[in-house]
Amino acid sequence: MQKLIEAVRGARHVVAMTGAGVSTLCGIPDFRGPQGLYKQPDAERIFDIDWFDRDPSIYYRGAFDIVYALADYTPGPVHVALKRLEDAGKLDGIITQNIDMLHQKAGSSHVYEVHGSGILHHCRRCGAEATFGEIVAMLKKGGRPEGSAGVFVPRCKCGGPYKPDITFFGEALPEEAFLKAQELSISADVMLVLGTSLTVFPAAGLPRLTLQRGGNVFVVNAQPTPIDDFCAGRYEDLSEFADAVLAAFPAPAGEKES
Ligand code: CNA
Repeated sequence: MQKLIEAVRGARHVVAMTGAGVSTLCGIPDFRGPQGLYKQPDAERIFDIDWFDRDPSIYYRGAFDIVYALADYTPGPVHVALKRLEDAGKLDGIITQNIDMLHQKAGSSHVYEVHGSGILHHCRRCGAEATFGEIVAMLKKGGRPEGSAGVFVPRCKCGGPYKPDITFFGEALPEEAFLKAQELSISADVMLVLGTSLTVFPAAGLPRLTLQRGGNVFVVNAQPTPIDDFCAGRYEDLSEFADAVLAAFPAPAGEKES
């Protein structure tokens, strides 16, 4: 880890790219890790726009305990370490594929959600907007999904189903966030790739932009990734990464952290 820390210290532009792995330390399961959601049958249908338009109950059944429980989770060590790097003036921004809003909860201010989040929902028929809190309230009234008939789908006044602003398979990425992510990747002399299998494109292609411009990429992920052979450092343990960052960049004396 010392090599990674020295690279961050010496860099002018550092960017972090995070995936579901940084949040497994908070208790949120990832997709492709050993306990991941994709071990369940039909899991790939949950976040697929064609399936949503055919039958939104597939999403609401599958996401009930994932997306709508997110308000209960608190940031973990990697979220805290990245906030520390930002405070130390050593992080230009965080590109996240996560939809859990935990970087913002940790206090990081430059977060680019390239797969969106559920903070807002929109009606698929008329475009009306609803907040995460409004959808959670509707779901509470509707009750837990039980059996094949018991799936409640939150609907707008017009009758259309609400869909979260999470990017589903088959949808385009949020343009503004992705453009900013590309910009950060191009200008980074160090990119930290944290807790992602780097399998979902186009986001998974971002570290290659850094490499193409001569920047160094460090990967911290339990499983192999497609860019392992090209990186300046490869580590498996995200807790070790967080500890190393927190030790190397101590909080200013007297400052309280969440
Ligand atoms: P992924 O494909 O599930 O990969 C996660 C990676 O993290 C795996 O390769 C794991 O080996 C690794 N990992 C998990 N825990 C640890 C750990 N403690 N230490 C080291 N490595 C670990 O997830 P990606 O983010 O690559 O895939 C992109 C999808 C997943 C995005 O569209 C996300 O929206 C989606 N997702 C997000 C969340 C969330 O917001 N927390 C949760 C699950 C899935």
